[in-house]
Amino acid sequence: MTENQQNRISVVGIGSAAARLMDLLQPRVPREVRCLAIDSDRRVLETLSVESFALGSGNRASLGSGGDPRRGREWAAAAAQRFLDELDPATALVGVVFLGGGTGSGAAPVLLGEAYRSGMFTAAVGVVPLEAEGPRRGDIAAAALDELRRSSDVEVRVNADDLLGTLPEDLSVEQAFERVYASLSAAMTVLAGVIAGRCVINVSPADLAGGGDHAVLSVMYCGSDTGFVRKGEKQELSHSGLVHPKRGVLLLLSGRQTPMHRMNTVVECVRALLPDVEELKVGAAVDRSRKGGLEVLLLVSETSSAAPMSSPTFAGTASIRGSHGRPVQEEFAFEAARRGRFKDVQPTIHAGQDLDIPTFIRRGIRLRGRPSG
Ligand SMILES: Nc1nc2c(ncn2[C@@H]2O[C@H](COP(=O)(O)OP(=O)(O)O)[C@@H](O)[C@H]2O)c(=O)[nH]1
Ligand SMILES: [Mg+2]
Repeated sequence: MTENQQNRISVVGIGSAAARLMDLLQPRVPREVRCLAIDSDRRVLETLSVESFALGSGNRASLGSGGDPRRGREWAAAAAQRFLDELDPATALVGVVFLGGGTGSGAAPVLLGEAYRSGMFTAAVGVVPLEAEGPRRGDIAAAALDELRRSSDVEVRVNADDLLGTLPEDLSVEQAFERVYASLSAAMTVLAGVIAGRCVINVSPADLAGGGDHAVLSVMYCGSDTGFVRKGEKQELSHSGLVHPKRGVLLLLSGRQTPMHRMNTVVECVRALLPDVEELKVGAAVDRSRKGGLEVLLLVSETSSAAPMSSPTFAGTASIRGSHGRPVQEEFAFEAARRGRFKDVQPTIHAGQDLDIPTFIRRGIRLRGRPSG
């Protein structure tokens, strides 16, 4: 195995929406990150240029699950060994699933659970459907989140509504999804960089897991350098679904030219906006290939910290921990950082009618403003 392979992480998108996200993500992530689209719907997979992994058998399989998670679960169970064989055992696995459908919601817990139990570091990112999508999808999502919690080292819950920001009155669901994609692919780029160990200071996936075995986290904000670094854009953060977040992990991915003061501004803005957060862990990375400015990902949890956040190793990883030849840690002096958050901390080096198309899209239902609650 080459050094490069040892450092790879696999990001898998499970279900149609997540499979499409992989297509967007692949060109953005570091070289050592491999993206894989997993779906039962061949019509979706055929349109993608990213590597794909097909689920399902029988007549209906190639058409997707029709929104029934039992099908997704069954097909995933049948493909579990093939899935494990497909993954490089020395990689960490990040699974992304847009919850509420059949394939992703059914298959993700099974596939990720398989990898988790095999000893791989496994992170699950579950995107909770828009409230406007209705209770049925919400219920499917809740059940799947419950399962994901038991089948991964780290569970990151993202509320699609939280990623939308201020909505124009006539925004359609389809346009809303575009925004969700944009935010999420920015977030995933940062997360993938962190897990792949790209020169990240101070934050490891173990920090995301918090004190316990599992922590439910929410992405409060993610975005690129377009905005947010300006103090006037604070409201971007205020639409979080969490009332009193207690712990947070702030990840900053900068380009080579990003001025220090912009990063500091972000950190200070986040602190000011999260008065209840007992511990905010900040990690920064330089991506030499980046042309743009800063990308920011903030993960918060309502759980109080039960244990110190700083942990130099992956939580529950068997494979990554022992691998050699990782990228060399870049020096990244965070001069203006206060409260000594980089003091005495070891740098962490890690890193007709298509039933599968949601009804509200088929019928062209429009979103009117952001649903409350
Ligand atoms: N961002 C985005 N989200 C989508 C899109 N289509 C569906 N979703 C979301 O993903 C959820 C699951 O849909 P899908 O992935 O198609 O279901 P599956 O293939 O059966 O797993 C839906 O409830 C929506 O919240 C899309 O085109 N873009
Ligand atoms: Mg589908």
